[in-house]
Amino acid sequence: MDTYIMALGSNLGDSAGTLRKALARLSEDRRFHLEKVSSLYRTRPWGKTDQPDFINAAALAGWEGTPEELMAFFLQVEKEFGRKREVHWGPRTLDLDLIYSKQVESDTEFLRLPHPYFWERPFVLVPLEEILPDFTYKKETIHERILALDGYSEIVKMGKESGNECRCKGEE
Ligand code: PH2
Ligand code: MG
Ligand code: MG
Repeated sequence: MDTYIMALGSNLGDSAGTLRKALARLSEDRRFHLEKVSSLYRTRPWGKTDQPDFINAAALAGWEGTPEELMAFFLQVEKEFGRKREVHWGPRTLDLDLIYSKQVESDTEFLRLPHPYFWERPFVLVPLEEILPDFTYKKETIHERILALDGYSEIVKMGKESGNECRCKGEE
């Protein structure tokens, strides 16, 4: 069985509820074995900035199948949660991304692993650091990388159970 780092994101509808339900839905499949899940984080949109804030999380999971089957399973679950592919990097009810696996590399159009942008994206790295603080990539620790990206600003940890915290302390 191969182990994968995955990233979850949503910025349409009840995003926190969607991410929790998506993890439960994934775990219904006997091939999918959830090992670790981060807290939920509220993050500023990255790349395409004129869209609502995202809720993001990272998880570690085992998969008894091929990487392509896991990717296809993610696309199927995104669809079940109402994902419509319209704007590139645009708003979405659910985004499930394969990020990294020690055992698997892929460079096909269907699946690129490691994910080509993950090392640039604080909304992936900050949740990932919570579950794998010793993660390193290209001889850089995840902590050093987040600092280099100034990644801790504008990312707010929400805690595992709650659903609707404010972004700023002053707004509480
Ligand atoms: N996903 C994107 C583009 N930008 N920004 C944040 N904060 N979170 C995301 O999940 C995200 C994004 C494309 O997948
Ligand atoms: Mg994505
Ligand atoms: Mg995606």
